[in-house]
Amino acid sequence: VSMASPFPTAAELLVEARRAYEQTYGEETPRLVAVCAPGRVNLIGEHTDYNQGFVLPMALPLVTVMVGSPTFDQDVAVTTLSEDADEPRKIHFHLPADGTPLSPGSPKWANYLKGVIQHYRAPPVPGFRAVICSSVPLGGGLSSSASLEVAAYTFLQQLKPDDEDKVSKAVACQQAEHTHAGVPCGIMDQFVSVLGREGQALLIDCRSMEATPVPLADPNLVVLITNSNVRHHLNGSEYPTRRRQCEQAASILGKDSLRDATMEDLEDARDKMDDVTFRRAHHVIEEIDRTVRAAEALKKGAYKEFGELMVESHNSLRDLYEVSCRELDELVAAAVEVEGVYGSRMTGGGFGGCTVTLLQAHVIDRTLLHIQERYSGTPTFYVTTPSEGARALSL
Ligand code: GAF
Repeated sequence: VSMASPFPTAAELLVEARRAYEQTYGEETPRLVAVCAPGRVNLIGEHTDYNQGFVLPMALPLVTVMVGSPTFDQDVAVTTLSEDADEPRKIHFHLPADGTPLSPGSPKWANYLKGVIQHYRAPPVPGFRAVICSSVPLGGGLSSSASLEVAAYTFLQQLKPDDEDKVSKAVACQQAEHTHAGVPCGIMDQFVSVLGREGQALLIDCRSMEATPVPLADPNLVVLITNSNVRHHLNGSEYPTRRRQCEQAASILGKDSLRDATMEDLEDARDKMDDVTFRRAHHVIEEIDRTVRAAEALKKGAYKEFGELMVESHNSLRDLYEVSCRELDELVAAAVEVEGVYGSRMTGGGFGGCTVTLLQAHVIDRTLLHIQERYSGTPTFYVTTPSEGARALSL
């Protein structure tokens, strides 16, 4: 009897979405198609993707499902079953006939959809109606937005196939996030949502866009996600600011990106940059190296070493990159107090959201209890395994 949150499978979400579809649009459903795309958790390699570095995420069994059919006109009608904010759950719009951009607007969730339509590699897309539902917690740092983008792209592929490879698909979804959600994100989230594999984490080289699978299916090991259930809405400028600071540091060092810089390069240039820029670069340069070492450790089954690197990563994100917060620090501190826990760290962009913890399977209950006892807020736990990337679902 675990305190971990149960979550519906893709098949269960599909039943729910299909029922809603029939209620909304009628039972007459020619050419009905269904797809899903996962959220992700990043094991290590944070804020390295937009520095052309390495990341080590895995796709989650938490997914966004989209079910619907083409309408053979220029209309798009979509309903979401997500209980988010005060936004309307339905959107209806016309596809511009002449390639005029679909501008972002309200509700916000529909912007991901519009962005994906805009960047779809086999334009023009046909009209359609659809229902979306998801088990990825919204705004929790598990890439609910990437899972929505990738689900929408995969849905469009069922209506009108493109001839592109999977990396181009991930890049198109990343562009959707840039232009329609205004977040200048890296490639990690969309990449792993498209290319994730069951039983494996992916070591992604964000420069070459090559991914090396790292097996992660040891039954004695648990990947625990703890949602702090806080989201600090700073002013939304923290992420772009970090990105700019990294670019500035690279340019001072005379490099294309921080991927090409060493700590020695950085030390030599200490006088040429302010302290904040120095610390940002310090984190990124070491984190890229840590991620490669962590992937090696995981391959060898050296979990203790992996866990230590996780904690180093967290401390660096807290002290040098300054994207953690009190709640995430508390969760990590509590987790690593438990005997049998290998390591723990914040995961994703930061300022709230989730931590990821690697532990021995037999201490899971003790760990959940201890975290719950020590955390000042109310956590939500997910016990997860590396899962398959985006896919069509059979009806
Ligand atoms: C967010 C971004 F979307 C990713 O691209 C990545 O930069 C991450 O923050 C930090 O590692 O999830």
